[in-house]
Amino acid sequence: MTRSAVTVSLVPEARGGPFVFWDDLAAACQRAGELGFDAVEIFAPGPDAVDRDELRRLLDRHGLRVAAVGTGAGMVKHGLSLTSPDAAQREQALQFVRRMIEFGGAFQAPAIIGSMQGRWGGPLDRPAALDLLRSALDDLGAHAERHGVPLIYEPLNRYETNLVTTVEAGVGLLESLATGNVRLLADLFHMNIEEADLAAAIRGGGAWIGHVHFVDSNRRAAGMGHLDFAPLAAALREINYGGYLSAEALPLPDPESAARQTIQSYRHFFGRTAPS
Ligand code: LER
Ligand code: MN
Repeated sequence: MTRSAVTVSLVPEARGGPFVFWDDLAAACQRAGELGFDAVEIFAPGPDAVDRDELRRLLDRHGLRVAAVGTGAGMVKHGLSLTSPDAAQREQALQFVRRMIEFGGAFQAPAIIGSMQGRWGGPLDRPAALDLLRSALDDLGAHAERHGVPLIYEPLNRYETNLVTTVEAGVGLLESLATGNVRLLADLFHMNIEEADLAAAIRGGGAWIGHVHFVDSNRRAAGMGHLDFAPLAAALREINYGGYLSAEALPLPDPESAARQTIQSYRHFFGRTAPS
């Protein structure tokens, strides 16, 4: 059975980005709980930005879990990348993600490597950058394992990375790792740009898919764009997907409407009475 989640960003530098709730973790948890979400996905400025005891209280009070923690603040706040040509920068990026893994791990939540994967160019050609990415994922995957969580790696669309842009290429990358503890994030927005057939890509990803960003073609809440969710839900059922469908969506026309639309679509396509 899948579970629902909604994003909350606590990163002012990410303003304009695809997060439903903003700035106020307590208010986001309250509303997520009231609307019936199972979890929140947290985009935090850093590993110490959220008071862990306070978060634990909020989760308990509103019957929520943490679905995942984003690591993109390492990029948007600190300009870090796991494939930077500069070795000192790469080490800082690794340190940042290791500590985000520890933060998430305290809540049994995996960390997501999305924009922190960077891109190739300048002094680094594609094979060299992919080698750096592999070595980072091996290091971080093993670190996540020590904290009892998988690591989630996200292919992005061509405007955000030039390393890995499809589920198939993502599977190829993960198969080449020494660690077996990294799973793919299928972000339906990125997939809508890059995949020829989203449902086929999901079937091809199979058991490698460990997290889903549940969002429409225009990055608005599921149901506010032109994606056909029925075949995607069928493909996810076919691969026995049992993870989160997490709304990484723009807060349009406002956070409340985006959250409501998401949970309504989630219930329609993934609820117990979902069409089979
Ligand atoms: C970025 O476009 C994205 O989809 C995030 O989940 C990764 O940082
Ligand atoms: Mn995403």
